[in-house]
Amino acid sequence: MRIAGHLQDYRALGGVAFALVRDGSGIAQVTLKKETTDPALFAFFASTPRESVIQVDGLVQTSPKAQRGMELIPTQAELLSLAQVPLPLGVVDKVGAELDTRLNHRVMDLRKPAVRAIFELRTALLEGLRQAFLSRGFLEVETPKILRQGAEGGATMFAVDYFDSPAFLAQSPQLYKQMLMSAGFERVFEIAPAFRAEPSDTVRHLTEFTSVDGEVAYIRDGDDVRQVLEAALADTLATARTRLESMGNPFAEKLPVARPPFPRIPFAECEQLLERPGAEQDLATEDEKRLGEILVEKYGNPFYFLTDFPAATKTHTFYAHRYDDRPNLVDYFDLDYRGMELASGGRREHRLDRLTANIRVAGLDPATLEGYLEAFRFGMPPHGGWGFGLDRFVTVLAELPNIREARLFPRDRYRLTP
Ligand code: AMO
Repeated sequence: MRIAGHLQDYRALGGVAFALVRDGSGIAQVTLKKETTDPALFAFFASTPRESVIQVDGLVQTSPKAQRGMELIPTQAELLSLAQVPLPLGVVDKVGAELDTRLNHRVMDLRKPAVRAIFELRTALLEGLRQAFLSRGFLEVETPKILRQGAEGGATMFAVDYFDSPAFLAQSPQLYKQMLMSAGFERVFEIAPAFRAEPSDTVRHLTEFTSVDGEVAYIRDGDDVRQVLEAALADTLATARTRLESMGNPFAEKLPVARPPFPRIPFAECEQLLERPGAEQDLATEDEKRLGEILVEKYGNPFYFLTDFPAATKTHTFYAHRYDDRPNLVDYFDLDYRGMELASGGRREHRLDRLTANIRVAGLDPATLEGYLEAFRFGMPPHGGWGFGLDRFVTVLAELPNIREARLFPRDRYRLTP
């Protein structure tokens, strides 16, 4: 039997010595015995720095005391890659390092099985999401990330030099997923990076995040969108749980069961619950958290939708549909999980004249959005959709204190490396 991996630890205890070798599947115990093992192997393990990559050949024996009930009795060992001393960050240290230190030496941090488990969770969620949408007849699409014009408000656009003219990194696939409704695609989803120049340093914002977007044609109202989203999330969690159980991942049993229909609470009611009636501002993070406590207690579901936002809170969201009979409200929602906004979406304005008026109210010149508007000139079905933040979903499910831990190499206001 041959194993290869990082030499995690080596301990000699009199006549016997144990080496722990870690690979993607776990930790193997290598046992050296004075009477039978070549002294050169003792010397090899004793002199090889921790975390070096080694390869060991030997015979497998059952051993009730070893972690996996088996041990390898080595006959040969080889150094594949030397680890320098000292390590910038211990892989097995009990004492937790500061997040900044961990992120500065992220590769070492990712070697920790508990950290790796977060990315197994992420993989399982991606599998669940794809399966949930594909089984509902969605096409998976990839829209451009280098754009001439943004959709989510000017303040958070990253400008890039595009040969001789300005361009922007996509804040969301918003305009393109809507254009695909006019193309007749009817149901699309996209899982892709989104970029926001978020200057604020918070535990729930990144400058690069993964957005899980969906768009559906021929809906009647925002509730048709909510029904698709909540059912897809319930399936996603079920698929992820099955996958994680098969991997022995510790998050398998912690995943919540999503039980649609999630409660739907109009924004006006939230204002009352928060005792700030009539405010025409979107909820601040503190309000969101407090509301989460109240609503989870009241409805017993960690997932809930906030609906029917005042149009004044969404003026930059020119694509949102204002109710015809209540033009001061938009048929728009947020999906929250215990006080964390995971998604927002709703019904879109598919009528060209009203859409153009909304664009002007948002302070934009419709001429700059001509490529988008053309899709509305030649037959656009009623439609709606959502944008869902995968990193926030991982953050709440893994109960991480900071969204940065949900990404391999997070990007924020101050971090562009590693
Ligand atoms: P919105 O701007 O609300 O909506 O974004 C949708 C979801 O994306 C996530 N998100 C973020 N995650 C991490 N860091 C950030 N800086 C960040 N910004 C947003 C959140 C949020 O709920 N086009 C619309 C969606 C639509 O209407 O279809 C949009 O982008 O989880």
